[in-house]
Amino acid sequence: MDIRTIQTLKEVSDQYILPGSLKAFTQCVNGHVNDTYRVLLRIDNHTEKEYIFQRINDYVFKEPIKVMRNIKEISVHTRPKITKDTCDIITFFNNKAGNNYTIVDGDYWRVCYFVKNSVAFDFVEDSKILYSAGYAFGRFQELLSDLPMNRLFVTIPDFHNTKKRLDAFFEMVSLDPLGRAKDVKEEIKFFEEQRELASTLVDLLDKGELPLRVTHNDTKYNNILMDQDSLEPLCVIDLDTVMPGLATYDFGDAIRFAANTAVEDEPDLSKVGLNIEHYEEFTRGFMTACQGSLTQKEVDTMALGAVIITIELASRFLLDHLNGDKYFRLHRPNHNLDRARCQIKLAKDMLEQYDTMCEIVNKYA
Ligand code: GN1
Ligand code: MG
Repeated sequence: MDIRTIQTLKEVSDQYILPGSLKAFTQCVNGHVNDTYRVLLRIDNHTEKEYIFQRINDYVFKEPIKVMRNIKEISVHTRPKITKDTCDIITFFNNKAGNNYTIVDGDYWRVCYFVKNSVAFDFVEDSKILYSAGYAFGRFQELLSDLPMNRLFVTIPDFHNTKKRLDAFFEMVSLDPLGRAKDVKEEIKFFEEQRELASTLVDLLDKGELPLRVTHNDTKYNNILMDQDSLEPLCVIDLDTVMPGLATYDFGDAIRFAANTAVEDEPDLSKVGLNIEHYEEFTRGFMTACQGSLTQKEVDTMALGAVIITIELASRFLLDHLNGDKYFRLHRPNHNLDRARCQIKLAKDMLEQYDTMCEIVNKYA
């Protein structure tokens, strides 16, 4: 165990009224942005309890207090609607000063229960699980549909403004601070070809043809904790980016992650593509939960949302690669390049299966 981390976790723990003392911890590695620890507290000789301690990444979230205020707002709004039979939404404890975050050495931390018997998957084989994931994210959207948007801070401006994301990408290509652009010419060409298509949904939003809603904005499958045995969704987590956004992007981002035939960073591109069965099951679940509140235009652009958000993520990963990997955490050299290539391959496959994707949405709409 790293002494410094233990010391920091102890200091965090001391700022809360928690029932025991730190016994052990492990770091959770599936998030790319925040630092997450699973912490075991020893209560007495026979009892231990697990918690999640998380340090908010302040390179990504410039105003952590606003992030935490949003999360509180979401909790207060959804709490009365959640029953023990429905999927929960994560909340954080108040520290001794009554805040749902705490500051140690200038870093922002937060603490919550470890949801018992839960697991977060980076990859799923069984398409049936996709139905419940779709349902959980669809219902999340329903639950927040009557939360006035002005109650939330925009914590990352233009987070899913794909048009601006691509502008930023091409700007980085011209800056090329590390001289890496020469090795990714094919990839850059892909973004040149798709630049216009990628702006479609943002344009429709600007024209008022698509509505702005309170959305999750990071609907990766591993942001739903599942019951280890029944594989039912237990809790939606990672509310950091809940902000006004597009429903089609929430749908699409989930598809990007959970209906890939491979993991998000698969280096063997022959394994990467759209799993249409997974796509169908997720769509069925999502539509069942929230189709009543979707407009016709949203339904018509659902499948496009998946294609575009995949292109957007590809551009964000490649931008970070060109920029020296400052944003997404790496687990190996050229990790962001692998991620980008994987997403490009997936987007290409989606474009090939686009008509089928649209038919499936219509089937459940
Ligand atoms: C980041 O940290 P994590 O894994 O929850 C990113 C998402 C990306 C995702 C890609 C705030 O999420 O937008 O879709 O990586 N979060 C932020 O896996 O940028
Ligand atoms: Mg996230």
